[in-house]
Amino acid sequence: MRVPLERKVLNENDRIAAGLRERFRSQGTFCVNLISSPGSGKTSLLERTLEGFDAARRVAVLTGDIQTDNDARRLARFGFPVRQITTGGACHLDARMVERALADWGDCEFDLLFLENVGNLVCPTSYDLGEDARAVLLSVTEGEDKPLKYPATFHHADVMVLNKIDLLPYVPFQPQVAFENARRVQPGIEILEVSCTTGEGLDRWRAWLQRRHD
Ligand SMILES: Nc1nc2c(ncn2[C@@H]2O[C@H](COP(=O)(O)OP(=O)(O)O)[C@@H](O)[C@H]2O)c(=O)[nH]1
Ligand SMILES: [Mg+2]
Repeated sequence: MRVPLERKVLNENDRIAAGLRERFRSQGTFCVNLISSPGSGKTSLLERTLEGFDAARRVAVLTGDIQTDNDARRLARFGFPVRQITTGGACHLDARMVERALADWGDCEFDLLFLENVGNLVCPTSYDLGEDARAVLLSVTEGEDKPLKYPATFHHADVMVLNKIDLLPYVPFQPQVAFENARRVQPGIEILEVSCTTGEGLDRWRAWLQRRHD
């Protein structure tokens, strides 16, 4: 019974996601879904991204976690609208959670909307959130083999952001091997190398956002 039920849940999700995508399109919102293991640096990347934006920019963040509003509090410091979605156990965001959280903002229209998914490389992949682009983060402490172990997540991503490159001198991580693995599961994937700690590479991340947005 598990498979038919799962299919029904995903069909329902796809229906709501299609509505979200239409809403984003009509409002001119560029929506990015950020996926990674816990601790790869999704919130850090958003902190560095928000701090670089002009205060007048219409940017918002929905951040998902199983428990706590820690990430929303970290991100609210930059003055842009931020909502925490606490899933209470679910290992991913789904389209209905995004729809409900957006309803709290009423008719607000955003130029850019970030969705920080719940940290893991498995469940978020199956749930379309109506996003325009998916970014998967991998940090240099996680091993080069993760694209091969979680191929669906990397296959469905538009960009892989390799984070924590400031730690490369201290860990036996070979970026080229990770890049080859990512390209094996998604030949067209874009790859960016960044450090949210030193700021290295963040200009390329910002340029990617700008380019995809336009
Ligand atoms: N050395 C280093 N640490 C980082 C970097 N980015 C994030 N971190 C640290 O990694 C930890 C997890 O980051 P966080 O943004 O909470 O990850 P999330 O769980 O994916 O949202 C925090 O202690 C961050 O300070 C980085 O580029 N370099
Ligand atoms: Mg986080």
